[in-house]
Amino acid sequence: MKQGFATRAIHAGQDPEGLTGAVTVPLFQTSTYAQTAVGQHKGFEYARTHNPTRLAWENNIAALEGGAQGVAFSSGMATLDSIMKLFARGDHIVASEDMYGGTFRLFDKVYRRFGLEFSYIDMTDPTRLADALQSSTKMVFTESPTNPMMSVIDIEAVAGLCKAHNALLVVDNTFMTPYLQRPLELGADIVMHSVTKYLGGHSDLVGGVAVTGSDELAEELKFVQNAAGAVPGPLDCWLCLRSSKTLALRMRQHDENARAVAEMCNEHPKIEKTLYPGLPSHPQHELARRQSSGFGGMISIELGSEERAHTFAERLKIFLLAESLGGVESLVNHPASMTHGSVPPETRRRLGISDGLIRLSVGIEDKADLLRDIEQALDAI
Ligand code: P1T
Repeated sequence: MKQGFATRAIHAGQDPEGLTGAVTVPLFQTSTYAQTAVGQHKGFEYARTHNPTRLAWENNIAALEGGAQGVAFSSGMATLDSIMKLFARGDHIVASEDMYGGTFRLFDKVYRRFGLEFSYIDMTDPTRLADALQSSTKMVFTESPTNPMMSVIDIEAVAGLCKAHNALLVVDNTFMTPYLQRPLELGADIVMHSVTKYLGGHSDLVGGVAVTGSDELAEELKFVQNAAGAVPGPLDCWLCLRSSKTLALRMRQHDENARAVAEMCNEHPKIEKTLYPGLPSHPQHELARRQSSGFGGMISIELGSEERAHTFAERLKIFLLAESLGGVESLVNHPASMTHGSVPPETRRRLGISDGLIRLSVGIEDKADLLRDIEQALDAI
C-alpha cells in the first residue's frame, strides 16, 4: 500500500546513510569526488552535476508531488528560468495574467528579448485559454491560487486543453505545496516551487525545485540544470530535507490559522474585501474544495486606500512587514509597491492589485495572538 504523505515526507529519499547508519542524510559539502582511475567513479563526478544531499532532496520532493523526478535549483526564479530554456525563438507561451511579479518580469523583460512570445489571460475561464492557444503554443503557465489575487484555476480543465494542443502545462504550486494540492495528478506536466516559501518553511533559505511527470522531461531539465548550472548548495538541500519532515504539520496549522484570520477579516467592517479560497463567498470556492485538500495560509484583503494599507501594515506587531511568504512567522506585504512593483500599473489596476491591497502570509503562531494583532492594527485605521 502507498505510504501516507507525512511518512513519505520523513522517509522518501532519506534512508539511513550506508557507512555509519546516520539517520539524517549527511551534508555533502564538497565540490568534487575522487576517481580511482580515469573515468572510474561512484556515479558522482562534479558537484554542479551531482550531489548526494541534493539527490536525496530531489527524490524526496518527487515522492511528495507524485512525480517521476525532482530537479532542484538555486531559487524559484532559477527554476522557471531553466524551464524556459526548454523553448526556442518563436515559441508561444500562454500565462495567467495574475501571478508573482518576478515571473512576469522574467517573461516580459528577459525571454521576450530572446524571441519567445507571450499571451496573458484570465486563466480562471478555460474558454479564454481555448481562444489563446495557437499552433506555436508550447507551454501554458499558471499558479493556483494566484499571487496575490487568490484566484483558483481549474488545473484539470486547463490540462485537458493543453494535452489536446500538445502544449506543456507548468503549474507553480508554491502557495499550496504538495500537502494540499498535487498538480501532476490533475494532468500538469511540470510542477514548480519557490522552495524559499513553504517547502523551506523557516525564512532561512532561497531555493527552487521542479518535479516532472515523465523521466523524459526530467532528463531535459537535468541537462539544463547541469549546462546552465543554477544549482542549490548542499546546505540548502539539507535544510529542505529537514523542513520536509514537518511540512504536513506546518501546512495543517497554516491552513487552520488562515481560515480563522480570513473569517475574521471577512466580517470586519474596515475590510472591503477578503480574498481566500476557503471562504464560501470566494468565486472558486467549490473548485478549491475539489482540487485541493485545504486552502493554505495566504490571504489578500482590500483596505480601500494606500494610506489605510500602509497604516495597517505598519501597525501590525506579530506580522512582520516583508517580502516573501510561507515561513513559520506571519508576514504582511503591500503587493503594489513590493512583490508586484514590476507589473505595469494599468495591469495591476485591471487585476485588482490596488494600492489598498494587503497580502497576509499567516504563520503558525498561536491563532489568538494573530487575531488580536490584526484587530489592534485595524483599530488604528
Ligand atoms: O524568490 P524565488 O525563490 O526566486 O521565487 C520566486 C517565486 C515564484 N513563484 C511564486 C508563486 C512566488 O511567490 C515567488 C516569490 N514570491 C515572493 C517573493 C513573494 O513575496 O510573493
